[in-house]
Amino acid sequence: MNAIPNEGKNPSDPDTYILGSLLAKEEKSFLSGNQLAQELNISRVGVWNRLEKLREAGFDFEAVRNRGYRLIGEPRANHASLLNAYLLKIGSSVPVEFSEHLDSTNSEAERQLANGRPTPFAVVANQQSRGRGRMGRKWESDSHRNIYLSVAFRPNLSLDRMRLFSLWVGVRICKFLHERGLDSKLKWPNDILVNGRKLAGMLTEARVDTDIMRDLIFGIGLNVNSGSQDVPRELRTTATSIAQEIGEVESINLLTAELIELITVAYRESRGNSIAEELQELWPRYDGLAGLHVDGRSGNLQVSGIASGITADGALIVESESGERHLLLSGDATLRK
Ligand code: BT5
Repeated sequence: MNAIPNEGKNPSDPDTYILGSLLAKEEKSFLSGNQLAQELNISRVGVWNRLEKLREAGFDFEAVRNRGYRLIGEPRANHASLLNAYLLKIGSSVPVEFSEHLDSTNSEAERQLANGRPTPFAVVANQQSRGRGRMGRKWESDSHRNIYLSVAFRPNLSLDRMRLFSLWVGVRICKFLHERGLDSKLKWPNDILVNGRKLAGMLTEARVDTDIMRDLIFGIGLNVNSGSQDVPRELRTTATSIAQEIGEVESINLLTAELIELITVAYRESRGNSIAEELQELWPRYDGLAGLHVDGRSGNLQVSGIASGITADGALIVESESGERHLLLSGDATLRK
């Protein structure tokens, strides 16, 4: 008998095993119930029961006598076992902590880091009650059809070495979204925009100890399949989602798995020394502020002028009308109406 392709990879969760085995089938062809029962060391009725439970959770299987089962539909929200099955499928080994509901995935990652959990790990929720933006702002996190994700690392590197991390991940995410048909731009330093509307926000938080970055959490809220009515009225003209731009995403679980892997790879890349040049090269393609009139703020510094790219340190260059060049190392830039 041929072994199921992901045999042994995740024996601790039979549902992940079943879903992983079904996903591994070419063209989603049939997988025999007998084979699943043997691999999992449970009865065929046991397999059937598990599939029934998964059906209740929003999965759809086609069952054909003498051929077995085929996965024909999956839940529209993230699901722990399916997310893990997709991570296995794309070859990622990042462990994921999944919750239906959390205060904030960044806060949960912070708690887990404080508890000593080995890194990297990801935290995913289907809803957040206290989704956080920057500077005390709020991230709307009611809709189950969007991604709320944090990935945690322990760099133990000087702050200086990690200064480009957030912009680097942002550019990589824009590139990833472009490849999927979305003309996304990065609005320095942490917004991802499509057609001038906010598709995603990133929140990078770090614990620094005498210039050494000990803990690092990269959080992203990405609007995937939500409609305009899913955000408060005041955001309806400024926010967007992938569904609103190019149509529904078929598998939010696959998208989440791909993002987790992308963020982890981008983290590894930024630990090396080679991203500065590539970031400069990629920046003009994804720069959401290039040539636009902005008002910038960083601490007490207020500047106004034309956004003109970033420095090698990742600072936003703002050229004022009098020809002065200002650098914003952190803070915010808003478009002048
Ligand atoms: C951000 O802050 O854009 C960073 C958002 C990061 C959210 C993720 S979700 C997973 C992880 N866990 C967390 O608790 N947070 C991270 P900022 O640049 O401050 O932008 C916040 C502003 O974006 C708000 O004041 C609104 O104007 C707007 N906004 C809020 N929710 C939105 C949404 N769902 N879609 C589009 N815009 C939104």
